[in-house]
Amino acid sequence: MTVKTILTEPNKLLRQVSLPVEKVRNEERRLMDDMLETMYEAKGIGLAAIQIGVPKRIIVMDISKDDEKKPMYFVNPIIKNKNSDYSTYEEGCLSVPNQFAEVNRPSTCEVEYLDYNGSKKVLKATGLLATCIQHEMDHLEGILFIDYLSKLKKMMIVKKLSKQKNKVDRIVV
Ligand code: GNR
Ligand code: NI
Repeated sequence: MTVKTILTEPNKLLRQVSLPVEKVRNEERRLMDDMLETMYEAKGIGLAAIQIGVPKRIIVMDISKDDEKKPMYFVNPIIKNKNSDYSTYEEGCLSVPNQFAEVNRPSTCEVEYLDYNGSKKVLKATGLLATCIQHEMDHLEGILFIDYLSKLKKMMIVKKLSKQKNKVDRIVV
């Protein structure tokens, strides 16, 4: 397993629409292992493959609070049912470092997907799980949580991130 570099906004790859996986093979499982290790290292609760530059419809998550790891794997996820009731969560994103904002999303949803072994599964998600799955599925469409904010809020965040990137580049050079 390898810790990969997480892409951060602004980056064109993060806006790419990811492609369905034909079959869950060893190559995909290796990718999921790397994604999980990258996510744990970055102290995130979810990660989409495109965040490490791979445009495949694959998500890993672990929302467990205790020390015990409870990894979840989603290949080709499809949302079947979204609640018409919305809930608000303060969201962050490993690709939008150190920026947080409240986002409204359907409070529950049902997801159909393939698991680590390629078996078809259905999951009813509520609470943080529902929020996180929808946040990750947005990544598969090239959407970031800042896209839901006002133009002004979004502009301020992107500007900050661009400045941070320049700073890091200057230190490295
Ligand atoms: O680590 C993460 N925390 C989080 C908190 C609230 C709503 C969504 C998330 S996902 C995020 C990791 C990430 O960027 N996944 O794409
Ligand atoms: Ni994210």
